[in-house]
Amino acid sequence: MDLVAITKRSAVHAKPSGLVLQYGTAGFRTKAEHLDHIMFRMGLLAVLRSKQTNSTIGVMVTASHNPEEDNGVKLVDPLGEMLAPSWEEHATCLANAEEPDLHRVLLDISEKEAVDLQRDAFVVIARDTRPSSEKLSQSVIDGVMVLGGQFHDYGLLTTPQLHYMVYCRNTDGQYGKATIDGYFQKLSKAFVQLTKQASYSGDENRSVKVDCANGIGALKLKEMESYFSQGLTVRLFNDGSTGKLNHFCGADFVKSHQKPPQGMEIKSNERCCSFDGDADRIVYFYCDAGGHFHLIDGDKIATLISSFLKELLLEIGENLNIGVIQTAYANGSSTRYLEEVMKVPVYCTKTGVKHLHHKAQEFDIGVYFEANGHGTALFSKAVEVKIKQLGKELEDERGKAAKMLGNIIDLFNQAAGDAISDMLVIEAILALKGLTVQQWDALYTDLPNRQLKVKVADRRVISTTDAERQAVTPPGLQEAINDLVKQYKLSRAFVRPSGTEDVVRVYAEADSQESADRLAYEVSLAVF
Ligand code: 16G
Ligand code: ZN
Repeated sequence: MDLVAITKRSAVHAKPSGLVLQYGTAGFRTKAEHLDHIMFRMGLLAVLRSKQTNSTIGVMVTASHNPEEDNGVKLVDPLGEMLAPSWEEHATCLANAEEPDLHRVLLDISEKEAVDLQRDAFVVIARDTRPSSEKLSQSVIDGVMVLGGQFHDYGLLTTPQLHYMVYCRNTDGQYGKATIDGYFQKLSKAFVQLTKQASYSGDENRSVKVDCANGIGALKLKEMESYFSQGLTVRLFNDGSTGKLNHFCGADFVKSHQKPPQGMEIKSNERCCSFDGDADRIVYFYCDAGGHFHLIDGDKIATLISSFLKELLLEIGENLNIGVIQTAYANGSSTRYLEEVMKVPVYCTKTGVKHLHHKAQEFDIGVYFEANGHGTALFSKAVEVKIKQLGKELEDERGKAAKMLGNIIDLFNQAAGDAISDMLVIEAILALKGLTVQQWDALYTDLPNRQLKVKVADRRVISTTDAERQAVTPPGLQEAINDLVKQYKLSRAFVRPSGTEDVVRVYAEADSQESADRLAYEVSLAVF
């Protein structure tokens, strides 16, 4: 480690004194102007992590669904996963070290994690379309270079595309080619194979309208066009040519306001979806003939996908264990439908993709989705090999189903929830089953629900257990919530401190919108 060089470069990316930031659920996130030193230091950290794991590490510059003025950064671990928790702590220490302490912190991390500093390091970097992202990604590169790391800058990618690249690079190309062309080749091949099998559905001209949140998704969907000659027409809205990133549009806006995005013209019963700013979240929606808006969120996406996978397994005749992973935000109707009608086991984890992802890895097939549209499906290596082998060997109906499942496996991005890949999976399933968006929506009816955020002096006084469904502290809060919940039908409520904002979140659902609203409000009063 060349301490003199690090000091010199670090002075160029000086930390504003007193600024304290934390590596949260989705990395660092704040106003872009406060992030230069963080980017430089995450370049340093990525090199250490790469040396320690002897693998390629990813650094993504994005603030997802947050306003255009914000930015953020997160590291991607060797198998395309979120950074390991002990390294999140190192990230926070490194980010908050005052200039003179920077070496000591770097050496401390290296020592604690037994990093062999002589090893080579390789880091891949990508960014979203925010005006601040290019310069900030240069600061990451500066950090990588000063520690002698090699790097490849992918430039503009969606977050899940970077996860995919990292995964490909660390599995010797077995998962796919680590290029944007490799990504689109893999997805389009699987999609075209699938839709060929769907030709009997009679709907040759399938089309979907996509609200791209004025972000990277638009760019990448445009690039994707040349890979599909038929099968699906994707019409882009909020493509960034006029509107502002995530402003009155995108998956987060649509989900939290329960209304269509601006900048999109919607005819009745047309199938529409929204990506978020870095295209790792997707929700579907439509307006019915009476003009009523219908949201199809992550829970209903998980239901469609897991039902389809279960049907295919039945046809193939393989008894594989399949699990669906949700969070406390999952609508009670979805959980009930999955457990009671579909007979699929459902598990609940804490909020944040990494928790769902890890739980999903325990199954032969793990489908995970947050209600907000973040999710994917994971298939164990053994399942993938077996299914693809059956698809080759069998010529009968079972073989046909195995081929279909094999293509579905290839169509999912198993490194991370991916709006583009999820959209193609959903479009393929709807085509194969000949389902309209209304028929999909009608699988079950969401319980009316309400989310509120409450500003408190210190959100850390609230701690939770049971996957955030029960409050442990402050004393008496859970009892108060229980008493309120008892007063409503089909009701449920919980509170949790946000991992990304300085607020406490309140969620309530009940048999009517008025009751859900009232319950959420009463619970929010109990939080004070
Ligand atoms: C982050 C998480 C998302 C979660 C959200 C909750 C990742 C990549 N993103 O955006 O999954 O739903 O935080 O935010 O893990 P909250 O803690 O503020 O409610
Ligand atoms: Zn996102």
